[in-house]
This record gives sequence, structure tokens and C-alpha cells, in this order.
Amino acid sequence: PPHASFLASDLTGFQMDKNQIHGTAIFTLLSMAVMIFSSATLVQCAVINLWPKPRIVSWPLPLATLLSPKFKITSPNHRYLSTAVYRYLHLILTEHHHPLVIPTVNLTNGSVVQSLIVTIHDLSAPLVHGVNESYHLKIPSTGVEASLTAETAWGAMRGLETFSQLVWGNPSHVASGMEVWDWPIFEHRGVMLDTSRNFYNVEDILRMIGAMSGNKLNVFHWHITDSHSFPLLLPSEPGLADKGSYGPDMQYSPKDVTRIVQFGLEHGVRVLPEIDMPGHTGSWAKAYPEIVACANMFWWPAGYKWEDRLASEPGAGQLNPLNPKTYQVLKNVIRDVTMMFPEPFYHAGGDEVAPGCWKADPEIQEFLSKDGSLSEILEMFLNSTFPYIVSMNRTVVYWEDVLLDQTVRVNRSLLPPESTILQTWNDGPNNTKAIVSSGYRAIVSSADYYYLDCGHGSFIGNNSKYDQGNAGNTGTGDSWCGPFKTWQTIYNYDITYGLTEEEAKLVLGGEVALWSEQADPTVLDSRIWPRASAMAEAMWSGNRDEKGMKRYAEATDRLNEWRGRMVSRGIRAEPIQPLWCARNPG
Ligand code: CP6
Repeated sequence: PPHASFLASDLTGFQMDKNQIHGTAIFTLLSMAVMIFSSATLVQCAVINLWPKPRIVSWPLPLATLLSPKFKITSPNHRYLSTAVYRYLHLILTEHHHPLVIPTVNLTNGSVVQSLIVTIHDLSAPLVHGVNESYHLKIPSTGVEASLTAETAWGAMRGLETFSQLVWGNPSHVASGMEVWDWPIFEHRGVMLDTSRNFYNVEDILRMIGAMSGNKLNVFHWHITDSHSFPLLLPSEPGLADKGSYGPDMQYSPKDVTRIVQFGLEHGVRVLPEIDMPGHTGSWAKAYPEIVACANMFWWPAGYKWEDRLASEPGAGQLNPLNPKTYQVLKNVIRDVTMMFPEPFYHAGGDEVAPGCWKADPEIQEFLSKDGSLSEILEMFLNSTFPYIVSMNRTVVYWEDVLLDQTVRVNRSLLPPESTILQTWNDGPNNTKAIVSSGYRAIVSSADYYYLDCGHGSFIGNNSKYDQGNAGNTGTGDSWCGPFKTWQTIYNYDITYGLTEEEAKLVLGGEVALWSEQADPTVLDSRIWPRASAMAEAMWSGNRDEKGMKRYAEATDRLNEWRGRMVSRGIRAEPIQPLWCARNPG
């Protein structure tokens, strides 16, 4: 990217408030002076109706040009990019988005943007972690052609999204005399969705992936299975879903998975599957009771301690690592999943292994009575599954517990192999630090900042047989789960807080997470959007302005506009302000 000076960067924008009108006049003069006296200098201006905010925008004058009704996009042939181009062309020609605050711009006379020419350097780059997503967008103020240059098809998709956000009104206007150079800070920018506690239809998932791509998010972490249901129909192990799903109409067939993966490719979103194990596997017991310890323990016998209840949900259960049959089933599961999901990362869970569950199993009790330990049992499990996943050419992602858990892995004799990626969820920045200072790569999903599900009160009480502790309500009733996370809480979190420069390089990015004990399709959009948008911008271009100050004040109006655009695109994102605020700016 070229040198850019940060002159008067906050004075122009689409939204003008009372204080800015004066500034704009001065700014326009200033810009002209800059153009006359130092034409080599680029002036960077704030363009506020873009989300996430690009890294560098040059827009010396607030100009707009009409978009031809015959506007077209040309691009090289690419299986997925071509679909995206077609989709964006349709969107751009039909959206006619009406912003809350109409941009104050000067319409360039006589010029109409006829086309967007897309150029790609490397058409063969696959959609994998670390793929180049940079793009350069140029919309002239007088010419008829806009241009979008990207290293890869995936970067071009990001640029198409930016272009679409620069178009508004009827007839369509497009911001012009503008150049954008853009690329992400973090390579892993995701949303996790739990489809076990409650079921989501394929359409719901596709809608979410579509919204993710609008926010330049690139990883859908699919927490497919858990103790409550096993909705994934696997060709080699059909019994797991037949018996373990909520019903025949609440399963994902291989065809459904292919549809979701394809849709992801068309939107530049990777689909990263998680089959949680060895904990959170109660649902497996419907098909294979013999491989699951403590299955269907609906309440705990006297003497069980609080820490024994981590995974204590109705039909809780943990795979029994001592039973050879466990590994027969697991090999089929892992092989099928890697065949259905081309994604090179594989999430193998590893969270919340509950000592009390294993201790309740007679076979494990016998092993423990002969000087065995729970730690050894977990090691046995990891040593028998990890190499198999790696043999399928996958990079393994685990929850942080595999390294940091202090209840099962008391003596910590086993360290996960260095190639594993650990997803942190407890204890904010401290656990991120613990992971990367041990040399592991980290994905940050700190519950205190990035868990989207903690909005409801607990139903700990005596209303039903499930009210034993937080049974049936894991993750949403615990007192430490804390309050609803506002978009500002999410936006302001610095995922590399307290890390050295070297350590920070090991942070791949972040994921917001929607656990579904108290969420289903009726609330999917509003639980996720626009709060996931807040993380999306923090991950893409950061949460600070040029002076290093948190920019959430500036971001508010922009997010409000983006939320409105998401709503008009069919995403039922929550409002963040009364409409009044847009009607009474300043
Ligand atoms: N399910 C699984 C959950 C949670 C986790 N794993 C969870 C724990 C605490 C909170 C929210 C969710 N419900 N499988 C932790 C990774 Cl607050």
C-alpha cells in the first residue's frame, strides 16, 4: 500500500453533523490545496458507511457518480468467484439501499460508472487459513470503469463486498474518486454455532454464512454435535444420527453438508467442523451405550462435587477411552467427517472433561483402583485419536482445556503436540497468554467477551428434574457467565492484550460463539448480529483510530448504518439505537 497522510481524516464522510458542516468547507479547501501543491500526496479520509472499515481509504473529495442501470462486472472465470460476481451484480443493481443518513456528496456531472473490472493474480489459491485476502479498489470520478485487483479470488470477494457497500439510493449512486487498499489484521475471523442443543435448518445456516461474508468473516466453526443431540448423518455410522438426533427432520445429510460447504466457498467462508469429544458425547450413547461413560445421568448422587458437574447436562456422557470399540466408531466418524469437509482444520473438542463422569463408570473405577489416573485415561484417548486425525491431513484444533485443564490433567504429563491450535474460552487474556507463551497457536473466544449466548437468567431452581445445578442450561446459567455482551464490549476487546510481539504472532484470530441451550432459529440473527460485526471489524482493521484511540464512538453511527443494510438484506439484526438518533444527528 502506498504512503498515505492522515490529514483531517475525520472531517468528511457520508454522514455530516452540525459540527462537521463547517469543517467540511475548510476541508474541501484544504484538499484542493493539497491537490494543487502536492499532488503526489494521498489524503486519507474517513468513509463512514463501510463495515468493517478498510485499512486505507483515499477519498480526497466527497464525490459520487451515478451507477449505470446496465452496470456490469467482468471477472476471470472461477468456479466460486463467478458465482459471487453474479450475486453481487444482482445485489448492486437491485438493492437501492436507503441509508439512515443520506450521504452528503457532490454528484459528478456527466459521468456514469458502467463497469467494474476484476483482476486476479493467483486464480488457483485455495480457501485455506492464511490465504491472501487483500484487494485494491479504484472508483474514478470521471472514467466509466471501476477496477478491483486482488491476489486471490477470496480477496476479490472482500472487495466486491466493499464496492456493494459504496452503492446507495435510487437511482444508484456510487462513491467515486476513491481508492481503497485493504487487507485483514487477523487471518482467522469466525463465528461458532452450536447445532446440538437446538437444531437449525440448512437455510438458517446459509443465511448466517451469507451475513458473515458481508462482514468479511471467513470461518464458520460448526459445533455440530454435543450431548443433547447428534444431528450429523454419517455414511459409515448412520446410527449416531438415526438414534442420537432430535428426529429424522433434524439431521444434516451429506448432501446438506455439501450444500453448506459449497455456499461457504461461494462466500469466501471456510466451514470448520467440530465433533466434540471425549466430553459432551451423551448423544452417542443412544446408538452405542457401551462406549459412553455416565450416559443419561440426569442427576448426581450425593457426594458429587461442583467441579464434577462441568458437563453435567441431561444425558451427559463421555467416551470411554478404555473400550477398544470407542476407537472403531471414532475412526469411522473422523474419516467420514474429513471426507465431507474439505477444510484442512479439524476441531476435535476436548473441552470440559468431567472427572466425576469417568469416575462413575465401573470399568474406569477398576482401572483407577489399580493405580491408574484420570490423566492417563485422557492421554490414552488423545494419543489414540490425534494421530488418526493428522493421518487424514488435518491440523487439529482443540479447546484450551487440552493444555490448561487442572481437574483431569492434574499432573499435566501430556502436552498437546506443537502443531495443535488451541481455542481459548476461559479467563480472558490470561489463558491466551498461557497458550501462546507455551508456543501454541491460539484462537480467541473468551467467554467474557465473545460468548453471545449469555443473555438469559439461569433457571437453576426447583422447577423440573433438570434443575440439578445447571443441568440442561450449561453455559447460560452459571453466575460467571456474566451479563449480556454489548457490541462495545466485543468491539473493544484486544485479543493480543499483554502479549509480546512474538507471542502475538501466534494469535490466529478470534471467534464469537453462539451456544444454543437458549437459542434456536427464532433468535439466531439477533443474537449474532450486529454483535459479531463488532468483532469482525476489530479482527479486520482493528478497534483504534490513527491516533491509537479506541474508535467505538465513530463506529457507532457506522455500525448503525451497517445494521440497517443487513436488515434490508434479510438479516434480522438487532437495533443498536433508536431511529431518532439518525434523524437528529450531532
Ligand atoms: N458446551 C460445550 C458448552 C460450553 C462449552 N463447551 C460452554 C461453557 C461455558 C459457557 C458457555 C458454553 N455449553 N461443549 C465450553 C467450551 Cl459460559
